[in-house]
Amino acid sequence: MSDGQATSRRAFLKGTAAAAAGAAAAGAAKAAEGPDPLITEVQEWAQITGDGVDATPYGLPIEYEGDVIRRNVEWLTADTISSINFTPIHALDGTITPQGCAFERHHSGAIALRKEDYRLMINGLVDQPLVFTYEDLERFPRENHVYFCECAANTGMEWAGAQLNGAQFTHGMIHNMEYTGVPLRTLLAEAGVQTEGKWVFVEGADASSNGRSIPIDKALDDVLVAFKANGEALRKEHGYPVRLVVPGWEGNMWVKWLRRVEVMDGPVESREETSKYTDTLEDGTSRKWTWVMDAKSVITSPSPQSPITHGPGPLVITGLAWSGNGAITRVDVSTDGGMNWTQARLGAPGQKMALSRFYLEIDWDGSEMLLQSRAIDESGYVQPTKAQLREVRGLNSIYHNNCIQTWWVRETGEAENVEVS
Ligand SMILES: Nc1nc2c(c(=O)[nH]1)N[C@H]1C(S)=C(S)[C@@H](COP(=O)(O)O)O[C@H]1N2
Ligand SMILES: [Mo]
Repeated sequence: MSDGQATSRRAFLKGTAAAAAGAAAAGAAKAAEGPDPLITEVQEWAQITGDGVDATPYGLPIEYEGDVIRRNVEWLTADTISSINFTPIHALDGTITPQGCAFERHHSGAIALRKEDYRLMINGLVDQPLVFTYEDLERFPRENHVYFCECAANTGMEWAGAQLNGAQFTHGMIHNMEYTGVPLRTLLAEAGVQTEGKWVFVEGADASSNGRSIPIDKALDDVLVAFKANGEALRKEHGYPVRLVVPGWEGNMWVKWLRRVEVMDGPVESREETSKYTDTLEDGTSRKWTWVMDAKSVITSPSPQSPITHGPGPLVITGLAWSGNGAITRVDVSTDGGMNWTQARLGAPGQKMALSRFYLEIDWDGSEMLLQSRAIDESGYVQPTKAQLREVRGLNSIYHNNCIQTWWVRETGEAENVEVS
């Protein structure tokens, strides 16, 4: 027996002991059922060789994970060009969203724009209008930051009642990536912002152009002109080769295929898009310039698409929390529809304007639960209940629904989107 085999045998025995301890802890030991062929028999995959190193020059998830994909809801929009799909948050863990399953929102489709053809113009109230090529951008000092991007319409279908059955659909218009880019303030300083410059109007190179106005204070603060996400080039659908990253603010301002930044003395009000993202209140009036995404959270598992598949005993409850106003400081979880709350464990200390992962490990007695999570951010803001939010905003809103979500988990482990009053 070679050394290598001896080592793997020891590791194997240690492994079985650990597995047995785990099973006992779970109260799910199956000792009486006889030998498990997965343990006692040499399996097929151990009798052949696997794929060579070049089988997939750019790797994809293994076929068994084929379920972990973006999904759209066909009846929401008339076509897929001006549409949205949803991140499979129910199936992910940690905080970083892989680009390949990060939600997409386009107003006129995702365009293919070559780096060679890329230009970024800065004009308007500046001392020197400038045009940057992609290569020019690469010559400025770069920064890396993890930020969430949430569409203002996320959870928008849930205002009037519990509607879509899954965290992917109720809360999946969000992604969280590590961006590499140049601060917009660096480029604006290069052009020289004049004192009358109070806003920037930003637009993309796609047919919709997605023009938006951003106050100069934000533009000079933490806005990034980003060209990498999670270490690699932005995907086409996320704005390749360059997009704007507007930390904590609603997704529609994160202009993709960024082509122009105009410094202006006021916002561009006339455009349909600028007034679109307002919140209609009960009395028919609107709330506008609600750019910051308030603190919010959702339990990703168990949830309708991620039911409990084991019996009573140890259960990991997990979810995501975020705030456009800074870092998440605390998340509470309720198993009884908000009557009692237990502080959850944050996977890591909260980071400003980035997703936080939370966990609550419980000993599930197998009875039904009304699962809720409640986020608190560094400003002290507490995520509101649906009733509290409706009191202020009524039932006519679409955007900025950050209310507490409820999943009804049955004895069978299946979960459903419900409301508690
Ligand atoms: N140029 C351009 N930028 C755009 C859009 C667009 O259609 N065109 N959609 C906006 C909206 S509404 C959202 S929510 C985000 C979504 O970014 P994603 O597709 O990378 O998820 O991009 C924003 N930026
Ligand atoms: Mo959006």
